[in-house]
Amino acid sequence: QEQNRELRIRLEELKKERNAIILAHYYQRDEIQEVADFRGDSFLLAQKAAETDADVIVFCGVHFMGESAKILAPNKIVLIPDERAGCPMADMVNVDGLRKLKAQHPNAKVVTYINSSAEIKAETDICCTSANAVRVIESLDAEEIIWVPDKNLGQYVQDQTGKKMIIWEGYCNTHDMLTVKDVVEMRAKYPEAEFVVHPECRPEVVAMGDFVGSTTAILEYCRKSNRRQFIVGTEDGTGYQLRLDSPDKEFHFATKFLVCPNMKVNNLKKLVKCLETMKPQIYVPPAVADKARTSLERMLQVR
Ligand code: CIZ
Ligand code: SF4
Repeated sequence: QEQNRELRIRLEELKKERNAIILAHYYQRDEIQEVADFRGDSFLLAQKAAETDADVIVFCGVHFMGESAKILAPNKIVLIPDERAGCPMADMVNVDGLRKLKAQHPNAKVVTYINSSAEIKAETDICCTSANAVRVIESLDAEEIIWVPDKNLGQYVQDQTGKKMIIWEGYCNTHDMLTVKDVVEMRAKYPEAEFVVHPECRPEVVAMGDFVGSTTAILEYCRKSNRRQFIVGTEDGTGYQLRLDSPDKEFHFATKFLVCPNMKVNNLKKLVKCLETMKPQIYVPPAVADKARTSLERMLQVR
């Protein structure tokens, strides 16, 4: 505690010195979310990165999110507390594989979930997040859609929109861990609770949801609901904002495995250190960034 207090004081000094803003994803450790200037999901954080007038963005999240910030704010320095914070789902699609699929379906539009590398975004017509995926797909005038990399979100969006989609076989190791059996057991334990679930979970689990939505949508739903108890089917870090918004409600995560180890690689100590040393910095080759930016900017324009 004493050490954290000192770290927080040092952080405030460094933030002023560097004119830095700290953006934290909802899946980050509490000690990071507590000191962030802005908390959000990947959509809100991308928007914030594009708008900020700070000189330095400290992006507390996983690597692809830092890349998106750098792409949208190319003249700013983007720091990440630990560059080993990757995303296994983002790594499940590669450029060669995607190019092959595009060659097989020359008329298809490529829609890429923001959980992907800059190189993949550079091969993409439009990006989306779980918050706007349905709207993005509906905004497209295309016979066929190539969707990468999340098969679970892809399936959900296909069901919602009725579009013909060619869906890549990627998934999130964390959300995909949640099973029907887990939810059945939790419902038996908390019969009064509503089950809120992220569409990165398996389709059969998503089908059990009283509410299905992105992290931000889940937060808003729980804040406004009259119910007192919730079973939560998304990453455990979300508990910080859920409890902050509704201190008198109960939130039970659907399993203890809903923890993304990559998100937890960052901590307060590394956050302070990266602002002190100004590294590691996110670098995206300009040629890749220019192509990827178009697909991200198109996403930000969909309302
Ligand atoms: O699983 C993730 O990494 C999510 C849901 C990110 C985000 O904020 O969209
Ligand atoms: Fe990637 Fe899943 Fe972690 Fe999100 S929660 S960063 S999709 S591994």
